[in-house]
Amino acid sequence: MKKTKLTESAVWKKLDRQSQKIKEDSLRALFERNPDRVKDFSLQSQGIYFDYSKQLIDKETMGLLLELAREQKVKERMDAMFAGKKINSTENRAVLHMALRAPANAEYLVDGKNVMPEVHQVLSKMTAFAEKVRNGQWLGYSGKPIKNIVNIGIGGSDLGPVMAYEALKHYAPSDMVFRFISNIDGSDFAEATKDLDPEETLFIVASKTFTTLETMTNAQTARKWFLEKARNESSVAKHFVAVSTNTAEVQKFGIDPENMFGFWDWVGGRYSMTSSIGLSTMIAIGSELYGEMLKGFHLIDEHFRNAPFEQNIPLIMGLLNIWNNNFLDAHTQAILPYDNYLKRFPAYLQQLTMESNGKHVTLDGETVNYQTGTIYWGEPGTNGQHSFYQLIHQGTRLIPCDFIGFKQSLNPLKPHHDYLIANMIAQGEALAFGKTLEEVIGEGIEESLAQHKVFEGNRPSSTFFLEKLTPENLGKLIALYEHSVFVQGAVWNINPFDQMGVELGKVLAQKIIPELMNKSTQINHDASTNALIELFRQ
Ligand code: G6Q
Repeated sequence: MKKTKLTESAVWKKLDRQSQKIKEDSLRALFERNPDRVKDFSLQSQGIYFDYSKQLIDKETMGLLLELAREQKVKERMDAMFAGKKINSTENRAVLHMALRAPANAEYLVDGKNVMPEVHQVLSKMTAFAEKVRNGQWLGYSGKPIKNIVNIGIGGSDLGPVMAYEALKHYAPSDMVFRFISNIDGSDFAEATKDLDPEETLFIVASKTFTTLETMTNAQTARKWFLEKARNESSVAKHFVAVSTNTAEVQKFGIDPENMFGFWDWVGGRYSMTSSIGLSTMIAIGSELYGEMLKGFHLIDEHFRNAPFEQNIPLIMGLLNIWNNNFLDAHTQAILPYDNYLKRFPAYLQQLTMESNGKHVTLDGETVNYQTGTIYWGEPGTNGQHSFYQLIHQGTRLIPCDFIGFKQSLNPLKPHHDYLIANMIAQGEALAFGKTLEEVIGEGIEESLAQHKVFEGNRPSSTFFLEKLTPENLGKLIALYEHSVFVQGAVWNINPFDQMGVELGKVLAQKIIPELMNKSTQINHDASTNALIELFRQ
């Protein structure tokens, strides 16, 4: 494979050599040699305790990783992003999701124009609408208040809203129902609406482009479902609102632009949950708590922008990811939140990280000769412990883990929270230090079995400890990962902000749809594809 500047650089080669050294070392030994290790490799900022001392690193490694960040001009790229430069070069767009959560007096420029007044105009419009719905003042066509909110959207127009609702439903009114329809599979629509009364239901059609097949099909079905009961077209205005950047298409669908909440092309889909895509979240938790969530995001935006590299949590997260992926050959990253409300958080991060950094061509159009986009996956603890953790503990692969926990529970039922957090801490400890053959034998295990009970240890993890799952802390967590993705993309010299693969998905099925629907259409694919189409037609 062609060499690239990155892998030919002196620092990359030094990191390569460093990784050989670390592979021969162990976390047990590293902790023994440096009693201050946890102080050296943990950070406390913005109410977040970030312990990365159980990563397979030493001071030299971190020094080299920071040098790599400087060499790859992470700071310069970050400054360009915050300055509204069109760093999404393949789409010629600025990347300014940070403006969505900045205070009104901040300044974010796109083409020389400050976008903050527009951002806050939309926020005010969302606030007025959300509060009306929450107070029961927004009435349906028959005069009843709205009880059910159904968000129709997919990808970036779904994963943020559904994750945020699940994460924050403790703060939502218990007499309101929130549903999320994304899949083109009619079962998604049918199950989400089967127990709802159209008179009390509001649909939020969330689509940046307002042309996405899944969302438009579900929105048309919703309209039919609604009109079966409401009968009168004029009632649609009270039950359908749109979140989009495409006014013309929204109008074509029959939604009054008055009931449309806009956003901008400098907000990528997977970075859009703090744009008006967050409307369902605001209705669920109210505008005040929504404001606190925005504040959490903003605090981390500022931390990322201003904290020195050595103390910059998202920067360190991003660099550790590079280290694990490119130098220790750990190609996946487990996200293990020890909070059941965060059950959709791994799925949300999957899109954020993998859609962003799933690229094989550099910004200069060169094919890379190194791994990019780490595979993110996960489940909440303790459930995962009773299934896939086996492979993390004793399998042949290296799987770095991010543990996320809160000191206080939102439902302090004794003794659940102590047990939950004890499990989280114990897992990190066991992964790092394992159990030696001598220890197993010392426990009285007979020799023939002892080998099976050995835990090699040396399996890296980081732990994030926060006070409590509040809207503000959720905002902080998401922003940490957003910026860590940015750091990874900058080091790999790729564009984390386009998504050509997803765009391809949007057109691929278009050819086959008429072939399935009309049996007489000639089909001309490969033999396997033809057979599948024939089978469906029969
Ligand atoms: C996100 C992606 C993608 C997008 C969906 C929905 O970054 O581009 O997941 O959000 O395809 O697109 P629309 O919002 O345009 O319907």
